[in-house]
Amino acid sequence: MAAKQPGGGLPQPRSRFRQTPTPNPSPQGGGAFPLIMGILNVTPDSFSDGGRFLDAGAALAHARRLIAEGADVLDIGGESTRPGAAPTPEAEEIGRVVPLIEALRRESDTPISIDTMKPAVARAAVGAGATMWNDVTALGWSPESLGAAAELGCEVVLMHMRGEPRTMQQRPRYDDVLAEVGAFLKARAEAALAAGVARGKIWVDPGFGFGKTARHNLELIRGLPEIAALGFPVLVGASRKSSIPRIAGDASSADQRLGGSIALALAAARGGAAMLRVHDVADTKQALAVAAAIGHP
Ligand code: HH2
Repeated sequence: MAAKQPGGGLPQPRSRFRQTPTPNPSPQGGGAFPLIMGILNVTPDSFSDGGRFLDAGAALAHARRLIAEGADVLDIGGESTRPGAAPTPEAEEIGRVVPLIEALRRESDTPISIDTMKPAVARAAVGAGATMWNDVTALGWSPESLGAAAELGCEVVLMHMRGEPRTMQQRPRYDDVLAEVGAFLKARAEAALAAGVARGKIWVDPGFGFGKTARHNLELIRGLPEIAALGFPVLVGASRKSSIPRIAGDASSADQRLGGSIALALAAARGGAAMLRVHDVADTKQALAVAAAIGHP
């Protein structure tokens, strides 16, 4: 497993392993794995786990389970971004995530990411011990976001989304989805650098399912090496998303999509993803270990 940085910072992402070789994590001799980010939504309405972890005890128990299963990072969100989701007031979002982050910091050094588009929530979360700001709006929701990210000095995930959660799945269209997503991520990374975010803190994410059809999502997964060629570590979050039954031609509910989620995780790893955002940590790690042992990550 990747060595954790001192002070509870994030482990070295895979793309940086190439500059600083670390012991091979696979006993069978496969390549370095992507890091695993375990999802914990403290929301009433997230598409997969909405309502399950609103209770503080249930959230903490689930966080412990994700850590025990080997999550490298926990991604904690207090507002759903599923298609059609309604916005959450700032104070409510802070009230959902900060006590959980504080509780986790008291018992674990697993790095914590805050999944939010609001700078005030990111500030409160980083104040409580989070070291990564995962923003599905690529620091574009507020004019204060870029400056806040630079000031906080945390890792930042810049994700591509077409439109906003309420409307993003209404007929998304692109001339060339891979080129357009790549150009957007490059521009947002440049904006973050210009605002003072350190190059080594920036991650990019093509935003699987955010204003994209199943065909767009497949093109992005196939074209992931082009996103990785931007020079920033790539995060992919395809776990349990609704494209899976569309691609597979079934009617599976969110908790029946493990097979499709693993197929996408393996494809993302093969395409150079440095981190995978998943609900099913142990199953994904097992699939990655076996695929790496076979020789294709
Ligand atoms: N997907 C979701 C939320 N945050 N962040 C990144 N970087 N990449 C993603 O693909 C991504 C994300 C949506 O999934 P989930 O958190 O499971 O559901 P919800 O948004 O309904 O809370």
